[in-house]
Amino acid sequence: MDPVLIIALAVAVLAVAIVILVVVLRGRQQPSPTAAPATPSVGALAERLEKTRAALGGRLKGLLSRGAVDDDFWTGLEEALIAADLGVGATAQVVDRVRLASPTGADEARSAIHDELLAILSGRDRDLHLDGSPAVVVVVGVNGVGKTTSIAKLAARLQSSGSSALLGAADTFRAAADAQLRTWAERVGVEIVSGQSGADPAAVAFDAYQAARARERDVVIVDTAGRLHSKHNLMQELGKIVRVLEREAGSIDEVLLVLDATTGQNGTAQIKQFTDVVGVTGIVLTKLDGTAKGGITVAIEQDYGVPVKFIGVGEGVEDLIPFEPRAFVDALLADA
Ligand SMILES: Nc1nc2c(ncn2[C@@H]2O[C@H](COP(=O)(O)OP(=O)(O)OP(=O)(O)O)[C@@H](O)[C@H]2O)c(=O)[nH]1
Ligand SMILES: [Mg+2]
Repeated sequence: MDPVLIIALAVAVLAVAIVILVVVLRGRQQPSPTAAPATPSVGALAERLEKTRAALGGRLKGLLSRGAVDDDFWTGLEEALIAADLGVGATAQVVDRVRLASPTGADEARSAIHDELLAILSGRDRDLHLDGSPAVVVVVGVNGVGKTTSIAKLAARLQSSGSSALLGAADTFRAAADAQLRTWAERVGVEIVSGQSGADPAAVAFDAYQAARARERDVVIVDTAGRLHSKHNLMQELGKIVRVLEREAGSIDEVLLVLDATTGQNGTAQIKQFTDVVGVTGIVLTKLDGTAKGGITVAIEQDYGVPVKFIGVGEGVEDLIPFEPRAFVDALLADA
């Protein structure tokens, strides 16, 4: 073979190899985009809402399979909705409106129930508004509802969508609270600012805000002590945390009230008690995987008008998902 041709071939092979090497190295240097924790499909969500689905969907299926839309149907529908903890107001509204739709058979009745549940949940602003720099999110709620774990899940969600978060451990009331948040922070790879046990929680919130600002983090999420709404001092203390953050940041972007769905209707009184002290912007409804009372979601929005922004459907870090009414209602009625 012509030596010139051999050299030309070798040069061409070398050039191709260099191009491939450059492309591979560049690919490595790019921070690999981490996918945001996926929002489950209706099927997966239905699985998580298994208890409510079995209770409500199962009852409705029994009713609808009779085929007749008669007095027994209306009584049964009311009972099924009340049993799922929709509350008196939302139950009455759904029953009245389904009646007005005058369904003649099971399919029409099912679709009217679906539409009326969805109507109660529609038209609310469920976005997290994180406008400040850093944006300030304060998480409040009574003992054991899932504040700390929801914060970790939310931080993981924010980080994986490209926002940097910093956690403030302003629960200085319970001895192990700081360690719990720290463990989660390490697990999801997010920074944390905490204070001594018994320190002034408002001072910790202040430090966390300042650290987030100095380090140019996008969001600071402040964990607070689980307080019994009846404990006056703790509620006052919460008011102080909020005032300090408002003073520093100008305004608080989100105050998320965490409610435990397993407490059903008993838990909704907390909404008023907390909104009297702090301006709640959204609800995080946890433990929906562990209850047949998932209808509480509808009761909250019907009775209090505060949007449910996230739902907790398990203990894993990916188990906090943005609340999507249509997927939720589809999942609830998956069996009906
Ligand atoms: N099954 C299930 N468990 C959850 C969910 N969210 C939280 N939990 C569990 O609820 C328990 C209490 O959660 P925490 O995050 O410690 O609650 P907290 O509100 O911070 O509690 P205090 O700080 O003591 O007031 C933990 O065992 C969590 O794993 C959820 O969506 N589903
Ligand atoms: Mg906690």
